[in-house]
Amino acid sequence: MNVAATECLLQMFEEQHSLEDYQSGVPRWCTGCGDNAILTAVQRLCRDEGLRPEQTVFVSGIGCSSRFPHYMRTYGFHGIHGRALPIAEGVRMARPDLHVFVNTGDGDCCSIGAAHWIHAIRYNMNITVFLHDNQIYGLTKMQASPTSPRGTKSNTSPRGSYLEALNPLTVTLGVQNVSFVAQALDWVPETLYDIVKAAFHHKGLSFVRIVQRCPEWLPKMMDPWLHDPQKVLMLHHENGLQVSPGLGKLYKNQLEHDPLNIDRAREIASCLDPIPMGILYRNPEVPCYEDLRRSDALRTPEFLKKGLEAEFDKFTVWPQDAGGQLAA
Ligand SMILES: Cc1ncc(C[n+]2csc(CCOP(=O)(O)OP(=O)(O)O)c2C)c(N)n1
Ligand code: SF4
Ligand SMILES: [Mg+2]
Repeated sequence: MNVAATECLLQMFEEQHSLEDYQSGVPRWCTGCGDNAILTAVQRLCRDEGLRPEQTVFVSGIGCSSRFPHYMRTYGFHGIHGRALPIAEGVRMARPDLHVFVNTGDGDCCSIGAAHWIHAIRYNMNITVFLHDNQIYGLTKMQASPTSPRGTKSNTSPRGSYLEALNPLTVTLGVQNVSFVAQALDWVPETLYDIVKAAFHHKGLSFVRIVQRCPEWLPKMMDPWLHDPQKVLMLHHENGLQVSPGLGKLYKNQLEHDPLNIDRAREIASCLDPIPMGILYRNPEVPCYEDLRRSDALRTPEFLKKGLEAEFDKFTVWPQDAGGQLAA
């Protein structure tokens, strides 16, 4: 075997990763927590796409779901409550060569981080966002969140919450420059994986709301959808996801929906019973902020050298500026 072929084989070997290469530590989530299923789907994606751990970063805020980066053997940033998105945007701007993911909870994204959420959609940077929506504040032990359905009993709403829940899908679809919106259910691993994969391949901000079970605080909340597949509306299209024969037998309530049709996507997103599962909207033509700003051009050695020299020049004492003092 010649040297080039050996090097090629060695490189292939180095770039092939196993699932274990992306696993780190033992997740501390409760047994049956939907976060476990999300972690598995994302680790599978990293392995199947051959993502280099040193080229991949997971950013989170604060919450049970935000422990996600600890369980990935990649770069990670366990951030500040509600601030996962601006941190990820900073990473993306400074390092356009990295794969940037965000894991955020319904409290993290839709409550304290809501302003950042809206603007992140508008900036449309190339980031894959997973909203772990368990409809409750899990980590702080059961306070109502903006996505808790009306009537949810919690420590902050002992007689049941008073307001209708905020719908993360319709909110996201209402923001200028939205480019990818999908909904997955943590207990349907096949579609969860397909959606995670489609989101990763989308260029722009892909927003995936994952309906996530929290057996600790809301043990029966998802039961109606879990036990009755008719209450799930499976979206499919040649430009979206295909339904496998096995899944099609279980989820018979199906709708052909072209993800380019935003008006129809908004109608489908408003539907709470049955709940949609699949890609609601995908438009690869929306420009990414980092491309408009050409962040790669700002990182050339020449540009950085010029900027550094300009900074140093501010503190340089030139003989002509010192007047006669130096000569004296
Ligand atoms: C500025 C700030 N305010 C409040 C908190 C307390 N806090 C930590 S996590 C959390 C809510 C977490 O809920 P969610 O984002 O839905 O994540 P989950 O635990 O459900 O995955 C709150 C209020 C905090 N850490 N920082
Ligand atoms: S409290 Fe709920 S969200 Fe948090 S780890 Fe347990 S099941 Fe998961
Ligand atoms: Mg939550």
